[in-house]
Amino acid sequence: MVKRNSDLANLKAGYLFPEIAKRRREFAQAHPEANIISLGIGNTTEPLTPHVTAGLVAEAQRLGTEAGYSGYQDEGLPTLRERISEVFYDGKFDISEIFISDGAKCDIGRLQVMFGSENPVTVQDPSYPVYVDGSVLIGAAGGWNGNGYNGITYLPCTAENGYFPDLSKVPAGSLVYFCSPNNPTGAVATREQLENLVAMAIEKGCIIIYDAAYSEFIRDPELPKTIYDIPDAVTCAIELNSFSKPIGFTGVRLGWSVVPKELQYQSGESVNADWHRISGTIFNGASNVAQAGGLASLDPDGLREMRAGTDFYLENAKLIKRAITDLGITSVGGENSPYIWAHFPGRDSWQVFSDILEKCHVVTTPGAGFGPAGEGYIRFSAFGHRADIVEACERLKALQV
Ligand code: PL4
Repeated sequence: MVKRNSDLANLKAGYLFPEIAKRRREFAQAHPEANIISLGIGNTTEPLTPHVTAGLVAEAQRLGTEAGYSGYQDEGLPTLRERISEVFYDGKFDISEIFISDGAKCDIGRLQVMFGSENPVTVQDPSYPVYVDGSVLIGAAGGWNGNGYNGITYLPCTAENGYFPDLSKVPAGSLVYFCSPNNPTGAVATREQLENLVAMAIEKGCIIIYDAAYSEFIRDPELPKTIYDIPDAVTCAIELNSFSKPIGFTGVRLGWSVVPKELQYQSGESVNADWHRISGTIFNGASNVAQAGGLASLDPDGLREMRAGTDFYLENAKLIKRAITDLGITSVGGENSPYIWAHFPGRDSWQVFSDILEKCHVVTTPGAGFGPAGEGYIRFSAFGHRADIVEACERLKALQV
């Protein structure tokens, strides 16, 4: 008989988002009359925009012609990689440093395969669950101690430290997952904070895996949209990004990673060369159609649509933030981010999740699902139709004590 992978058995709980979907289903079965609104999973809701849709359709049609057909694209369309470099990084990266993927989450999994189980792992606490769960899956997390995994350093990000962690706790030689704008807190690291992060990584020989999946929601011009605004980051950071949230490609699937040529292992070998190797070995490239849509989203018409789409969700965030503030609930995020992190001091976050579901028929995400420091918090997602957001805000008044 085949043995089960013991790392799978080491996973503490089911993956957070299917668990939320399951609880929603169970509630809906028990209350078929309830019109449930989701402010839970960060899933885009608005239709693809006209210019981007035209790009997708044109590519699908081109593939149906003798002259226009193409097959595997491996590391991605050169034109798309060039355009990503221009639009997001002032053209500072060569296309050999930009890799097109089927999304940031998939890239996280492949990076975990690449770095293997020998390096210490550090995460912000709370954090997007894939950083921890994926590390468990490759045997890099150590055993469960009742509150976290022994091989993972959790850096609390709380109101007390302005949601930026104490970097002195990062072990030397660690892989440091860092997300800004942050999922789930919605906090955005300042330039000075990123300078400190980069300086720490260089001093301690760490590599930062910088998840910038929400960078297009940043409106404050003082806040960096990429870690490479800090010049030395090319020697210590990989950046991940995605078309999912800015242009509604959660279902179309398209993302990218930047792995600068300067980035090296302790041995002096090139991380970029290994990422080419991993990408060529266990990935076969993103869909040609998705890439054409991504390219359309980065021309002037597409960028206008991207801006309007992110503005729409930011307006939703403003409505949610105002509604909970009116209830006396304190929160962070929601200004340069589609997430609002609401504080319910001393409360069990799964209990608050259930209360909101029962009283308001609104699905949220319990903070504890993002790590131990998430206890006592609820994440509200601003991805939703406007009418649903307005209705949810009205229903949240039932939480008034
Ligand atoms: C539910 C910080 C959402 N099933 O779409 P991708 O793969 O390019 O990006 C996924 C992603 C990457 N990085 C961060 C993210 O927050 C996300 C998406 N997170 C959420 O509600 O937290 C969707 C979650 C999805 C999942 O597991 O990713």
